[in-house]
Formats: sequence, C-alpha cells, structure tokens
Amino acid sequence: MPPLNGKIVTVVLFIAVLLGVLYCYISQSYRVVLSFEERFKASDKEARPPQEVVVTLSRHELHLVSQDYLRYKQPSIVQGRTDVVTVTPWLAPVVWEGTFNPGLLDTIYRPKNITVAVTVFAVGKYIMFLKNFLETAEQHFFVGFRVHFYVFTDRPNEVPQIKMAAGRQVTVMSVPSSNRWQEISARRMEIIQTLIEQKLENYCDYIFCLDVDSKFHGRWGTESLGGLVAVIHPGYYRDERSRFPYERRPASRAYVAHGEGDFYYCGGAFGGLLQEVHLLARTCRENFEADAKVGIEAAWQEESHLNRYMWINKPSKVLSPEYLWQDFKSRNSEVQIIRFSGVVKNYADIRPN
Ligand code: UD2
Repeated sequence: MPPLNGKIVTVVLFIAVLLGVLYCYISQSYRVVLSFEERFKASDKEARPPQEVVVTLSRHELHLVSQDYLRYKQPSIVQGRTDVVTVTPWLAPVVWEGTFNPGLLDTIYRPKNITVAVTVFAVGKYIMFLKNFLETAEQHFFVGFRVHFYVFTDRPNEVPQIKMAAGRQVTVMSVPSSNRWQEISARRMEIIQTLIEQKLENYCDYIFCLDVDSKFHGRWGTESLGGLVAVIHPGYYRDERSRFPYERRPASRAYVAHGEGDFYYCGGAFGGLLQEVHLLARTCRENFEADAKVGIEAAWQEESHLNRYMWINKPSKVLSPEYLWQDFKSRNSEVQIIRFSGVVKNYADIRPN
C-alpha cells in the first residue's frame, strides 16, 4: 500500500474513534438533560421513573464530600440514642436529635450550592399565621442556605413584609379562595405539581411543603435533605397501626388495608428532591381526582393520599416528630427538641366551613 493511502486509513480510523467517543459522551449527557416532562410522561398510578434516571438525578444525595480540615466528635456505632429507633426496616434514616452532626452536614452541602423551595398556603383567615411562620423560618430553617418561599394566598395584599437574609426570598402567588377548607387543603397537590413544572425545574434542588399554621422553634436544616422525605405524625407514633387514621374504604385510591402501613405521616410537612416530590404530588392529585369522580373524599384529604403513596414508595429519609409537633401536646421524653410545631388554633374561627 502506498504511504499516502496508509496515512488516509490512519486518519479515517482516528476520526471514527473520535466520533465513537463523542457519541458515547452525548448519549450519556442526553440521559441527564431529558426534559422534566419526558422523564415522568409514562406514569401509571404509582409508577416511579426508571431507575437509571433516579440515580442520575440523585447526585446531590450520593456524593457527599467533606473537608479534611474539619474536626468533630468521633462517630460511634456502639454508642448513641437507645431510646428511639433511628432506621426504618428499609434502611432509611429516622432523624432524631443526637443522630447527626449539623456542622458536618452543612459543610458537605454548602459547596453544592443548593436552593431549597418551600410552599406554604395561606388562604382566607390562615393569612394570620404567615408572619410568624416566615419570621421563625428566617431564624431556624436552612439558615445560611438559599431558600425561596412560595406563598399561595387569595389575599396577596395582606402578605407581611419580612426582612429576609441574603439569598432568601418570598414570592407571592395568587390562588382562588374556597368555602370548603377540605378543598383548600386538598388542592395543594395540584398547585405544587404545577409550580414544580413551571417554575422550579432547573432552579431548585429540593422542596419542602409545609403547613402555615405552624412555627419553627429549632434548627431544621441539611439533616432533613433526602430523595423522598416524610415526617412522622406526632399524634400516632406510639400507636398500633390499626389505630392510624388511614383511608379504610377499598373503593378509594387512598385505601390502606388493615395490617398494612408503616407509620402515619403528616400532610403538614413533606419534601425531598424536586423530581421525587413532583411524582408524589402528581400521583396524589391524580388519585384524588379519580376518587372525586366516584364521589369519594378520603378521610384526611391529601394526607390520606400521601400516606397511601408512602406505603408503596418508601421515603428515603424519615423525620421524627421533632419536625412537626403540636403546641397543644406536652413533649414526650424522647423528643429532646421541638423544631417545628403546629400552633393552637380555634378551627371554628378560622376555617370557612
Ligand atoms: C392536618 C394536616 C394538614 C392536612 C389536613 C387534612 C398536619 C400538621 N396537618 O391538619 O396538612 O393534611 O390535616 O386536610 O399534618 N389552609 C388554608 N386555609 C384554610 C384551610 C387550610 O390556607 O382555610 C391551608 C393552610 O396552609 C393549612 C393547611 O391548609 O396549614 C392544612 O389545613 P389545616 O391546618 O386546617 O388542617 P389540619 O389542622 O386538620
């Protein structure tokens, strides 16, 4: 073969290898940049996105980088809390005071530059709770991190002006009022789903959806981050599962049979990675609407649907009742700190029905 032909063959081979490498690279990246809609298009009732996508999107969770200058108390696997259970049977951590190192966690999450979205609904007279909620959130909720509060209200003019720290802001979104509190509470899933699709994709990493008639008393921070995060309801955590107020009618999409169910979770606080909460909100909304078509409203509206969802789609992190206590309850000994708590309210005064 003449030397010129040899050179041409080498160049062609080189280009072919280059194109091969380029193709592999692009097809890998494509999996990451699939549009949000595409990722979740094929959703039957409680389907989850393909495993591959979940893994790719959970990079915030999987890669935990510390700093070698950091000195902290030596961890132990033989000493620690013995009065509470700190892991579920599917090996998700249950977060209690004394089970984590806040400084270490903040050091791990700070370089990730995360943004946390919060949804809070203040419809009708519930606007009265917003000031306290936001002011105490500024003192305790993800202090030092970027937080964007989305306030949904029918009274935008009554939203209080709160001084926010750098990197933190409030956006007010108008929603219609309603003369049924059940509807206000239940409609939240649809609004959360739409917010994620229209505003949060490519902007926020995590989202927490919280009840407004509550306030913060202690740290709620990076220890609460996870794929799908649920909070155990303070009213039932010592009870047998037969006493949990799940929806018990088999005709409902929120149905949980006797003998089933892990914990009873709060409707007033849940969260996680954007993609996980999107799937949760969309599934609960679809199931809620399917129930409505056959004239069913689940026992505790979206809280019942959330409990059904979490029974099948196990939360990857479970927050103890420290993360949603109730002011009218005296503190049990295992609750060493109350971080967030529902205020005492007179339902007759504040609900529309
Ligand atoms: C429980 C749950 C709540 C929800 C409800 C069942 C907890 C602590 N609370 O609380 O999340 O699952 O049962 O539907 O787990 N709201 C308004 N205006 C209204 C009525 C409600 O803005 O007129 C919003 C507000 O953000 C409030 C939330 O809906 O925090 C839940 O309503 P609630 O606090 O009256 O429900 P509650 O106390 O029965």
